Amino acid sequence: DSGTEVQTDFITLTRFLTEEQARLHEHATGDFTLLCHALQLSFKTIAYFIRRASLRNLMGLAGSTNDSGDSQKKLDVIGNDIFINAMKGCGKVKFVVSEEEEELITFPGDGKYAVVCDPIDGSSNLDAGVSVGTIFGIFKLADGASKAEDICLPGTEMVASGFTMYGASANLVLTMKGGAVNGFTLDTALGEFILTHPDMRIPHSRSIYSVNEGNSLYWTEPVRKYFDSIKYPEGPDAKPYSARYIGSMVADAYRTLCYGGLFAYPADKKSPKGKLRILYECAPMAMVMENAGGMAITDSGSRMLEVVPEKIHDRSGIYMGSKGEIEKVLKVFNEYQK
Ligand code: P6P
Repeated sequence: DSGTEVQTDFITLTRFLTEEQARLHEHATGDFTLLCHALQLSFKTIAYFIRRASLRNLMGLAGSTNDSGDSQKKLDVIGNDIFINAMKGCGKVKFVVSEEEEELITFPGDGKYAVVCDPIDGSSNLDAGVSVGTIFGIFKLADGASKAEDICLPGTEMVASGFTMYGASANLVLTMKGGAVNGFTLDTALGEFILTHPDMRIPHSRSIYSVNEGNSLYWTEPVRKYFDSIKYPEGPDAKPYSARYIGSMVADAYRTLCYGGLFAYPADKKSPKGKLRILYECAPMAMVMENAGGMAITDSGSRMLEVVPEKIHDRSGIYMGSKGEIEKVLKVFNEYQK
C-alpha cells in the first residue's frame, strides 16, 4: 500500500526460539528448541480442531472419563492425543504428565525433558464458546530420572512454562526460567505464532478479583475475611472491587496478566487440597505471573513455585496476580498465622 508501513520483519516464535537458544547456553544443543517446535505444532493443531469443532460436531461427549472422573469432551481426547504424539515425535521428551492420563507417560529413547500439561483446560465451557486453553510446563530431567516421583518437582525447577488460549485467535504466553513473559498470536494465514506482546508486565495493583463465589459457603475464615475486605471495604471513600470470573483458568489468567487484579481458587472445606493441579495448572501459571512481576501463593501464604507435589495429579489452593493484591491477601492470612 502506498505510504502505510508494511511489516516485513516480524519475529516468529521459531525465530524467537533460535535467538533465545543463543542466549540460554544450557539449551544450546537445540534439543529445547526442537521440543518447543513440537509444542508449537500441537498448539496450531489444537487451534485448528477447536475452530472446526462447532462445524464438525466435536463438542459432544466422547463417552470416556478422565482422572478427575469428569466426562471427557471429544476435544479433550483429541487435544490430549495431539499433544502426546507431538511430544513423542520430537524425540527430546522422556516423560509426559497429562491431566487426561492417570499414569506418567514414558517414551523410549534418551529424551532429556519432561513436559507437564493440561491439553484442553476449561473444556467444560467448550459448548458455551468460552475460551479454553493448553497449559504446559517443561522440566530438564536429572540423570537417571525414571519414575513418577522424579517428576514431582517444585515449579522453580521448570526451564519454561506457559499457556495457549484458544479465543478469537490463538494466543500463546511463554516464559523461560528467569526470563520475560512474551505473548505470541497465531497468524493462521502464515501458520506462524508472531511476537505481538513482548515483555508482558502485570500491573502492580488493580481492583479486580476473580474467584468462584459459589464456593463461599465452604471458605475458611481467613479467605472469607480477605474477600469481605475487598467487597465491603471500610473508609469514607473506599470502593468495592469488580468481580470477573470466566471459569476457564487460561481466560481468567490472561485477563489478570493483561489488566492486573487477583485470581484465586482457594482450598476450602469441600476441596481441602483445592481444585487446581500443582504440576500442570498452578506452577506454570505461577511462573508466568512471577516473571511478569506478579506473585502466586498457596493458602498457607507460601510461594506457589516452591510447592513439591507428592503425586503427579496433586492439587493446591492458589492466589495469583498483581503483587499489590497478593500482598493484601498475605496481610489478612498473616493475621491468622500468629
Ligand atoms: P469451578 C476448569 O474446569 C478448571 O479446571 C479451570 O480452568 C477453572 O479455573 C476451574 O476449573 C473452574 O472451576 O469450580 O469454578 O467451575
